Amino acid sequence: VPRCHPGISSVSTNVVFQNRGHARCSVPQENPFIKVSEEVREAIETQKPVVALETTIYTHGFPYPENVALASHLESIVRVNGGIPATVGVLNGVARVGLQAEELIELTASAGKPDTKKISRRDLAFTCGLGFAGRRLNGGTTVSGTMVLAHLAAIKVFATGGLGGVHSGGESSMDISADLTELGRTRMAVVSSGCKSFLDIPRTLEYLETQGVCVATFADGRDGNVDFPAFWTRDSGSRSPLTIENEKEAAAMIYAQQGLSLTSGLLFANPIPAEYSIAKKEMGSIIAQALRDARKSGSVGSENTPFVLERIREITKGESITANKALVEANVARGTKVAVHLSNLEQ
Ligand code: PSU
Ligand code: MN
Repeated sequence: VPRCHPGISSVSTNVVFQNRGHARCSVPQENPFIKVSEEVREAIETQKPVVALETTIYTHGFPYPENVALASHLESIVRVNGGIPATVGVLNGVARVGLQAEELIELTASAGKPDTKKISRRDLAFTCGLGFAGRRLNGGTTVSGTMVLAHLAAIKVFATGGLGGVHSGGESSMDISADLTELGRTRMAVVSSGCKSFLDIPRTLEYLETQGVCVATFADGRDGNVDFPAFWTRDSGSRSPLTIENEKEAAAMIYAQQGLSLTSGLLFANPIPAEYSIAKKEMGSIIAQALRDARKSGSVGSENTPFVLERIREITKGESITANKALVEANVARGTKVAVHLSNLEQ
């Protein structure tokens, strides 16, 4: 068992005690490829609730300076709720866990430039290796890229807007987000508003099941019949495999995952606040239009998601952006509450 992952290395009669073991950041201070901020390092070592945040949403979702405003807003939501934010990204060829204010400005200001990459697991060796060799690229980390780096720093909770998924037509294009396999292989609790409704949600849920990913949706008092949410809309037409009532239950599930030494991830879906939810039917035709345009423009692969999101923004005249902000704020608040409960369990 690597040092940074508490859990049982052998069968114990007192699993709960073992589960209280200190999390240790396994990243040495002098690692040239990844730098963990002092604040985050200290918070991990002292068992404070740390919440990871991704940066593709800033480099490939929002223009500057809207993106930096959102970035600092999300960090303050973490702090207000009693947590320590750890914004993850790649700056000047070095992976970062816990970007400082000036560093966030530098990264977000580079949004849209050709040397600012969208970084999932596969891209880490490229950006950090070239950084080592002297070519200093920037990049926003996706859910998968953020999970990899946050996990190295022993962070357990990560809040974001939407998860990638199986793209429509994915059964022949094989465009399946690396976010899904990452959840299958890396123990991280991800709080998101499900995945975007232009993805194939039934297949995404099937894929997550195959990967052994626990998917639970916050039901907030509604009974068992709750949809896995579809980002801008609460209703996807696909029922969530599991539901939970509150952050305390989510924290207990993370605690159990550790206690059972299960190394896969957990996905907690938090439906967009009802007042911001765009009707499923309305969203359906907007998405159909955006997907047609994406096909026409030939944006495939990692360019597909940013293109479709930008088209949806244009078609909805910005309404999709208002909804996007509302849901990510709600997820960050909720994720922080989960992290606080988890840190209490571990004391
Ligand atoms: N949500 C947004 N904008 C984004 C993304 C999510 O509102 O740009 C990003 C996330 O970082 C997610 C990624 O991990 O899109 C998935 O991209 P792909 O489909 O290429 O795997
Ligand atoms: Mn893809």
